[in-house]
Amino acid sequence: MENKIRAEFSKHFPGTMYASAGRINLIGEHTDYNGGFVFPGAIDKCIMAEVKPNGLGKVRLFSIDIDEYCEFGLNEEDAPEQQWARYIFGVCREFIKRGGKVEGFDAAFAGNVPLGAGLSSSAALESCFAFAINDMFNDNSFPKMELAKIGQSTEHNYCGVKCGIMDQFASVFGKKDQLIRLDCRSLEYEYFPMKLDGYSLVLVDSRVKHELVDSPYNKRRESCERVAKKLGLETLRDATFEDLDRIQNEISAEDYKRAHFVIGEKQRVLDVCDALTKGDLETVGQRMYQTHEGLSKEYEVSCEELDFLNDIAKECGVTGSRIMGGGFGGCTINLVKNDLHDKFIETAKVKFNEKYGHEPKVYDVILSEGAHRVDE
Ligand code: GAF
Repeated sequence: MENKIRAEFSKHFPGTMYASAGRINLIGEHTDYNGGFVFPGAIDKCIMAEVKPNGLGKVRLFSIDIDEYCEFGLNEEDAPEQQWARYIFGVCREFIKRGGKVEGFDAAFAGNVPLGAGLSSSAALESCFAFAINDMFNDNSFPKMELAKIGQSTEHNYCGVKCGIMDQFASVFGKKDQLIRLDCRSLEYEYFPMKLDGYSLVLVDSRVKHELVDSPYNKRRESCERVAKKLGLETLRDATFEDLDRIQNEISAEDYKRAHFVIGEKQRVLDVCDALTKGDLETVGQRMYQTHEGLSKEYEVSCEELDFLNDIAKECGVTGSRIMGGGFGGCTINLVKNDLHDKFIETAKVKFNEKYGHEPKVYDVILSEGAHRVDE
């Protein structure tokens, strides 16, 4: 009897279901916090949560994938221990700091965005709850860009990552079959239909996550900020190669390399948008390889396994390939002619397995909707 009552209760008084997606980025890596351009899109892998106000002034969460429960109050001193719960706590706090309303709620959530693959599962989690809180308690009065900023501030203030806005932006603004070019300085954006006649985008996940000490992501950002400051600029957005060469003797060789990558990457994004519009996928692919080279040699966020995957792509004649996302492990994104697709995947699996003792995972990507309410 008890079970029947419980099942009927949740059937008749359900919560509301929300979802938000992981993302890919065709090109424009580590440019977002430098005021540059990025070119991401949301994918068909998401975090989904059922959420219901509880009238208790506290949040009660259950993470289905890791089988853990957590509850917390809504004041700053109530921050939970568990990292996964801090993403949601941070979102609540960032709403409150902006004058938003957050009341107690219960939620259970799960996801199929692979963790540590560079597909932004954390941004998907933040965006899912930001969308839900806006919808449930704030009459959707926060604009979508503010939801992305809430997710970004959560990373800065509750998770220790001084990230840019790309991941949360893509997770909130994603649209079916569209990539989005975002100018991270003005926050203007434009949708580009992803027309890949005869090609597909394939993610090859090395399943490697190098946990590097001393927050290497934040260190990259600091390098860029030092160089911009030296040039008297707010960000590297306006810096040129000539500017950089002028101050070469006044900055470290490491900072020089980092800034050199960012300045080159800024132009590559614009080239790719242009080439995509003209259907020139060969140029798109070339720029992807150049980005990989830069991320590996100048920005130094690649690793042996990802360089190996990039080499395999080159050997197989894949049109474009590069490490995707923040780096230090995760995926390569590959632009592959359809008649090469199966051969490339097979070769990557066999060769990677021979060398590292496990096969990479492969995901075909479908561009999809960003944050939304699942049941209307
Ligand atoms: C991570 C960050 F969260 C993004 O803001 C971006 O900087 C990316 O790395 C690199 O392009 O995903």
